[in-house]
Amino acid sequence: ATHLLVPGRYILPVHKRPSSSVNGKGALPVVDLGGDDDGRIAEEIVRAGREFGFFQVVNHGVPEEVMGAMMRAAEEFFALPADEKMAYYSNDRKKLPRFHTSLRNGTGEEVLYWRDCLKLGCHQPEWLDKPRGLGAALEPYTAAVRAAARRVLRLTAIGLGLEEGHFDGSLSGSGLMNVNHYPPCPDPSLTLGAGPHCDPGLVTVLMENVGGGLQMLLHGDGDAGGGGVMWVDVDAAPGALVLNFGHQMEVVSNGRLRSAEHRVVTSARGARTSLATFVWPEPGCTVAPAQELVLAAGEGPLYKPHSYGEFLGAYLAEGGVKEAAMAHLKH
Ligand code: AKG
Repeated sequence: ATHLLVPGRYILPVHKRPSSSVNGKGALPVVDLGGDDDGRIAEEIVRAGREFGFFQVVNHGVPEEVMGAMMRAAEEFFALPADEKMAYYSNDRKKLPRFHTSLRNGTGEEVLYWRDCLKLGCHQPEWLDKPRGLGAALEPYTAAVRAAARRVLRLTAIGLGLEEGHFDGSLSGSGLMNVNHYPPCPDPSLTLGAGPHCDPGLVTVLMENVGGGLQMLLHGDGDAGGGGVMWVDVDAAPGALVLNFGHQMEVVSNGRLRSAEHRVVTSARGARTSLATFVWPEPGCTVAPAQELVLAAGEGPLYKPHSYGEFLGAYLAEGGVKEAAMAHLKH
């Protein structure tokens, strides 16, 4: 393939390579969004959110053909000749759509990971003329994914004991999507497709064309962890969507739900394409721990009220490293 990755530049320092961490298997909770027993579904979401910050959803209401069309369009984009993709290349973080092949790490230095990424605003079908199908596939896909995310957020609110509409008013219509492509890697032990990070917003919805690659950091304080932390594979069933909570959910839930740290390992066997849709509060929104939760437990707020837009700016400058991002928010 005519990808833009030059092997020598993607080799990570030894302590950041995937081989230096313990790997294990963890069962990713399955939440069935079908049916109308909202109380039960809400409980399952909150249980998964406490322990993993990650779960998969089935009967999510995103039609199979809508998912298929979106994935095919994404694959077509990455199959374009390198110079056509590079026409969208930019280092300007505010520019969308934007094609890039690198991320910043926590120290502000530029680190290249084994990934190509097309960043899209969710409501700009006019921008890309190639591949032709992408704009048409994007509208129905993002509409259906955001509807599923809204339902999950309502259920999460119920599970936390909040008003069902707690998250409704703040949801941004200007969501962002990462369309990721990880080419086959000659030596997956030397690099990562994406470095360890958390997502800044409320919830992220992920679709992938082949399983394997995404890993979550499992904490020993949960039932499944057994002490310490380890990276485990996030294995989802075909047709399921993978959801993870982001920093704003950890804040609103006053630490009850986990902003899930994750990374992507590469594979020598074949390429993988994934689409991460980020569901965010409005940038002008003030986010704070829910009063009900702070009062109920008598524990005091763990996080400060903050403007989501300001937080996002700091998060992007620091590359998504959890401690650095959360330091801005801690009381
Ligand atoms: C991201 O785009 O931020 C991801 O973490 C992608 C995860 C994946 O490719 O599975």
